Amino acid sequence: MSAVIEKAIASGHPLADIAEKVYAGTRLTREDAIRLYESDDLQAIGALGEFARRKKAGPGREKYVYYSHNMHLNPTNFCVETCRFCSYANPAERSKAYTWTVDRVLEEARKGSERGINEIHMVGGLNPACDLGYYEEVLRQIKSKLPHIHMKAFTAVEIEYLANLEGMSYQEVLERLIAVGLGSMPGGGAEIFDEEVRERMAVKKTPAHVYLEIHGIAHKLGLKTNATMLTGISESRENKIDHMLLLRGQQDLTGGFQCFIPLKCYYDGTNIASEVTEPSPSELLKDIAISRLLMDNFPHIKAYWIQLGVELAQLALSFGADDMDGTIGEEKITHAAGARSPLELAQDRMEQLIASAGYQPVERDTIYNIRQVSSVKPVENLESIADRLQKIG
Ligand code: V47
Ligand code: SF4
Repeated sequence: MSAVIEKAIASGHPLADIAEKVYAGTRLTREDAIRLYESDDLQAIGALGEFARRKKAGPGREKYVYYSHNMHLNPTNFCVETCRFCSYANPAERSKAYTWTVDRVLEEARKGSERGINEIHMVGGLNPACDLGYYEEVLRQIKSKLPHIHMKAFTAVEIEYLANLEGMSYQEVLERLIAVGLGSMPGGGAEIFDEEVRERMAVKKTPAHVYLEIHGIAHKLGLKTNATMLTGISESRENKIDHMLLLRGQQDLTGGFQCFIPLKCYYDGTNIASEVTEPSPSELLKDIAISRLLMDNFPHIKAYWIQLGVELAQLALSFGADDMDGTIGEEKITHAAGARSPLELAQDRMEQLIASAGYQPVERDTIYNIRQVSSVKPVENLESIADRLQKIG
């Protein structure tokens, strides 16, 4: 047990009973999660998240932090929906919307392959020109020319859209895509499941039960998937906890989620900034730690450096995250809304960032098979959480 947790239990700390549960591996409740969010003791919350991460990692892997060598592909930014937080498919910019040909998608994939990537994360807007036949051809072409590349593609939102467009069931759409090389599904499109937040943000697509149903079907068909939660869109802490609990419930049923990714909204190009509270760095760290603690059946928690920024993503590793996503190449969705993080992290830079945060970099494939444990070794970071947070500002 970590010294911080031991001290908390021994000294009757207000979170002592939760610490005891975490230590014993007892599942936390909604009430526990509310108390964790309300606590100001960020050091204790971080220590609990870190403890849960180490326990889940298993012997010999306590310090492992995973990343993949990947790229993002976004074949179209035209979207029939108008979610208010989305600058990527901004309706005001519709005249500039693009739709790539299958050849163009293949050309971009080829460029990534030449850089050595082995995973493509492909998502896009809901565009009637990009129907099931278009995506089948994209997958067929990429898998026949670049068979070593794993296709992590289509959010539940896109699967729902394709099913409605084609008059097919979710299962039929997924089976057709799997037949031509779909390897797994990313977690995008969950936003916040709460209906009132969705109404305020004009999110009309994929309510919670459909998002969960589609992921459940994917799991039953043998696909691994991820799950996300978008914060900074007028949600309450209770909304976040309920979102995590719905995902935990689905995971109990179908078990195919690999990782949970708390996302943070950027506001450039949107008109929501005056109506919402931007999450503070310490709130984002709580999202990481509390998701690690509450979602005990999720193998991994991802610190998405594109949105957290590199320094906060490094700090998130001490709060329970064990994954830094990937090297990426070029990110469009968050950068369209003003993210200032780099577009790409070279593999050696990624490893150095993980190691300098005190963790062992491990390159993984999309479904968490280890490709290589890096020769770059962890360097202990002796700075306090408070000092590191102050530097991030
Ligand atoms: O679904 C939309 C969100 C998501 C904005 O599965 C915004 O491994 C910030 O899902 N500011 C896409 N976020 C990103 C995503 C993801 C990223 C990394 C890894 C994985 C994975 C998934 O970004 C969207 C939406 O929820 N988003 N607009 C915005 N203005
Ligand atoms: Fe379309 Fe997705 Fe953007 Fe909503 S978040 S407008 S569904 S691309």
